[in-house]
Amino acid sequence: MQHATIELRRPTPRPAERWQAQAVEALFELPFNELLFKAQSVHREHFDPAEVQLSTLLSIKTGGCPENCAYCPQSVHFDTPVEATPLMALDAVMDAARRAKEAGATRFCMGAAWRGPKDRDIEKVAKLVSGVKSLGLETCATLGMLGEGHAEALRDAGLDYYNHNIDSAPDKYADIITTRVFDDRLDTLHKVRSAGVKVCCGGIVGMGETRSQRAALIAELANMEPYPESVPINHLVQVAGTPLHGLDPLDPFEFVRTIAAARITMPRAMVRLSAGRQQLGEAVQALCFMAGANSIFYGDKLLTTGNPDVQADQALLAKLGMKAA
Ligand code: SAM
Ligand code: DTB
Ligand code: SF4
Repeated sequence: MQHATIELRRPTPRPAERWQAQAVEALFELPFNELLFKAQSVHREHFDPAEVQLSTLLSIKTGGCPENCAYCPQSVHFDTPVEATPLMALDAVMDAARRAKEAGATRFCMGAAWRGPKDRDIEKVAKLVSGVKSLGLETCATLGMLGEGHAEALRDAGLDYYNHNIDSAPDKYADIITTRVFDDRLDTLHKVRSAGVKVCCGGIVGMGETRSQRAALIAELANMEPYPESVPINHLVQVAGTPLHGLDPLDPFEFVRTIAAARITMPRAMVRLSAGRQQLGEAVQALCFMAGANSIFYGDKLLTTGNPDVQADQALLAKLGMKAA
C-alpha cells in the first residue's frame, strides 16, 4: 500500500513546452514594436541587456567541400572566389586564437569545409581544441557530420560547443542541399548531445524562404530537447557563383523578427547575430540587440567572407552603451 501512495505522489513530469510553427508565425505577425517589447522583456528576465558575448571564427580548413549547400562559397560544386587550403597547423591556429583573446573574444570557433571529418582529422582537430582551450578560451568546432566516437574524442580534448546548423525549415531543406538530408543533421546533433558537448545550432534566413518557413525553422530549434545553448541566426551572405547569388534581399525587419522569435522561444539561449552583419548596418544590428541578440561573431572575417572589423564593432558597442560579457 505504501508503495502505491508513493507512486501516486510522484509528480508527473512536466511535458516540455512545444512550439507549434503556427504559434511562432503568430509572433512574426505581431506589430513590430509589440514583438520587440515581448522579446526584450523575455531577454531581461535572463540576461543583462547591455552584455554581448564575443565569438571569433577561424576557417581551419577552407573550400573543396563535396556538399552542395546552395548558399556556400566553399562547395566544389560552384565556381566562387574561394581557394581551397588544407587543414591549418597548430602554431597558426594558436596565433589566431591568441589574437582573438587579446581583442576580447571569449569563444573561438574552428570551422572546416568537410562533409564530415575522418578519424585522422578528429585526432588533428583534437590537438587544436586542446591548444585553444589551454589559452582560457571557450572552444567550438564545426566540422560537418560526425561519426561514431568523434564527439567523445572532441569532448575529451576540451571541446565546449559543437556547431551544426539545421539551416532552414525541414520542408525547405531539399531546395537548398541535396547531398544530405535534414535527418542527417539531427543525427549529428544527437551524437553531440549524447557526448555531453553543448550544442550550437541555428540557421540562415534570406534564402528565399517564406515567413512560415522562417517560423518553422525557429520552432524546430525551440522544440529540441533541450533547445541549443547557442543559436546562430545568419543572414545569407550572397556570394557570386553560388546558386543563391542574386536573390531579392530579405526585408531587414523580417531578420529582426526572426531574432525576436528565437529569443522568445528559447529564453535562456545565447542568440547570436551571425553572418551578414556587414550588410545589415548598425541601425538594424541595434534593433537585433533590442530583439534579444546577445552574441556576435567578432573579428575581421567570418570563414571566407567579411565581417565588421574589430574597431567598428568596439565603436558600435560603445555607441550603444553595450559591453562584452
Ligand atoms: N561544413 C560544416 C557544416 O556545414 O556544418 C561546417 C562549416 S559551414 C560553412 C557552417 C555554417 O555556415 C553553415 O551551416 C551555414 O549555416 C553557414 N553559412 C555558410 N555559408 C553561408 C553564407 N553564405 N551565408 C550565411 N551563412 C552561411
Ligand atoms: C554559423 O552559424 N555561422 C558561421 C559559423 N556558424 C560557422 C559561419 C558563417 C559563414 C558565412 C560565409 C563564409 O564566411 O564563408
Ligand atoms: Fe560544405 Fe559546410 Fe559549405 Fe555545406 S556549408 S558546402 S557542408 S562547408
